[in-house]
Amino acid sequence: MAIAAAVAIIGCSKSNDDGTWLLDGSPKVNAEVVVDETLDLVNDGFMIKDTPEGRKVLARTEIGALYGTYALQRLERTGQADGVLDIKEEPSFERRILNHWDNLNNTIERGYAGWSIWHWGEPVPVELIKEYARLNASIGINGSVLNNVNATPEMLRRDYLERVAEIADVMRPYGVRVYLSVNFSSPAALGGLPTSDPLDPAVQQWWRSKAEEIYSLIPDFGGFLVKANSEGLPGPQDFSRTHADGANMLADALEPYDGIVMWRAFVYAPNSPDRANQAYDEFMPLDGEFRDNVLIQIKNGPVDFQPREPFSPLFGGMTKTAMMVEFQITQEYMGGSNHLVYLSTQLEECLDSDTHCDNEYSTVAEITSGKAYPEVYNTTAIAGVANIGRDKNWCGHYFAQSSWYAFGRLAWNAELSSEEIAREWLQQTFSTEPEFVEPVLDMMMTSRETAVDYMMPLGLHHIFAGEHHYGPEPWYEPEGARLDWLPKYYHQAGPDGIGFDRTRSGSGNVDQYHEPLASMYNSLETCPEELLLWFHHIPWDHRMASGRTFWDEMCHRYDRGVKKVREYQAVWDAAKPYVDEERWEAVRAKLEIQESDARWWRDACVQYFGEFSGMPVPADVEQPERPLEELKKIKLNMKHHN
Ligand code: GCW
Repeated sequence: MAIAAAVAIIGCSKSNDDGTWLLDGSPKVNAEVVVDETLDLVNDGFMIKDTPEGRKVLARTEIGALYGTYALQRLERTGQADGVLDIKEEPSFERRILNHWDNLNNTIERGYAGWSIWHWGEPVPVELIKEYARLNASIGINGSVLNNVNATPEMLRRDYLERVAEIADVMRPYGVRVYLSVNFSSPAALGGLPTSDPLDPAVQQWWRSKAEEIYSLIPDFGGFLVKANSEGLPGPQDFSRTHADGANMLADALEPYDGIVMWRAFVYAPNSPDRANQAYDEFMPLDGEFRDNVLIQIKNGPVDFQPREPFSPLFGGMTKTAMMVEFQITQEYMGGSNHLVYLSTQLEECLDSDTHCDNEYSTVAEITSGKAYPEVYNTTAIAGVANIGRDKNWCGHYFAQSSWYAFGRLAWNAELSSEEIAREWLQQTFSTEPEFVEPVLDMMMTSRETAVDYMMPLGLHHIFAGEHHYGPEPWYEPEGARLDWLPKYYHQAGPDGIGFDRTRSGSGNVDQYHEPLASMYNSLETCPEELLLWFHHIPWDHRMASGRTFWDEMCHRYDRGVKKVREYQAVWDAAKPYVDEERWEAVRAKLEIQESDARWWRDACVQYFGEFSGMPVPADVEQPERPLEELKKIKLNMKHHN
């Protein structure tokens, strides 16, 4: 297939009215596209060059040419293609993967944009999937894990695999490979074997045959993603084997076909003294024990996609095992598809974090892109939990697309700034008018910090409603619940103060980090304020940099968050002339919800924590409107479906 054909296929876009960054479907650029296998380019990299014979997009692979074409289109659309171009781009990570938490009944775990786009059990929606793949190709995403990490063994049934093969066929021309999440008990649950023990030869054989079957249907199948011994899912520890035993058994089955295993480090046992310590404690002793085609997939923070967490200490810890970051693009903990939160700044914060490991390359991005320990990284990867569903605008909120977009752009080039990504997204999606772009850009750039302020400022975490993770419920405590699923486990509020003591006199979590971070986090004087309650239990009257007491500061942050959302409403009102009525109104209506939710968060938290601090909400901030008792009665019908 020549690149021209690929570009032509891209032209078959179904609808242009979903408000995506690619409004007209096909990348029409003014350049000659050349695929030349002898070019000095890594992976699907490309060059855009102005030569005496005119402008050229050059690549070693057809997909590289496609990426180059899209890159040029982006430059043209954003007014950056006028000068002389001499560009060479190669991806930061080889595998840039979306993780869909989609179930076979078409529900999506933590999905806020409608049913699964895969339409399980219905005819394959070819045009929709093409469009999805095209959007991914335009930003360089080249892999999709189709199903939920809470995987059912049925996923590997023959009829489903045939269906996966059809999806793979549709996405292949766009360079998007499919991967699957697998359930570790599949040999027993689906194959009828008496056990799923990874050291049992019959179990190993079952996985080898399954791999053979998969590859006979999908020759370029990417590999398996595995959530094992985590939140009730089965795993090797059920048979007294280690994570390495489990991952390696699957890796051996996939190895003849160059498949990989992405083994998640999201593990925590009930009621342990500090959940944040556990992934590190379990995986560090296994460093170096994994096969070459295994990557350990680690959430950006040590607990669970909270509005703010420090980076997971595993990134600085393991030096003999390939690792990849997992981000959450779906806003499980940031307002679902109702809140405008541009997540790029959160991704960037993690990728740029310096782990201070003993290597010239020590940031999370440098380590996971293989720069620090090249001999250990057979391949490199990065994952984002998708926020995509059947909603007409894909993500439920028009601005939620910007986080999908940013994930793709950062996966391609981890050195891009969130600001340049937001700017180009706005220009392609809405308008290039600076009067529109600049204020809206500022709104996007501050939006994550704003959400942190009105939900969980100063290092607070996991004080969500137990059932849905949407609104506040710091008081949530149903009878018999797992301690580490209760907000009070995390906020530890009492008359003496608030926050989780992870210092050396507490859980010792700080020592999972290299110096100087360990000591910096350990000391109240040097711990960054935005992580204060993550690492410290703080007395209510602790003096903050602002000169306020901790209590007053916390109230100010909540209040600041609410006021910032009101500023966004004003920004969006002023943006009206630049945006079509439908999209303008949709965003306006969502901002209204966000403002009301921000007040809900503020009122609930300052009043609930005020019962412990015994201090009044300072006079210079807006006073809570609704009494706590009323807020405690709010129950949303948003139970998530496994
Ligand atoms: O954040 C938690 C979610 C679960 C999710 C789990 C995980 C897929 O609340 O819904 O399960 O993390 O990442 O495995």
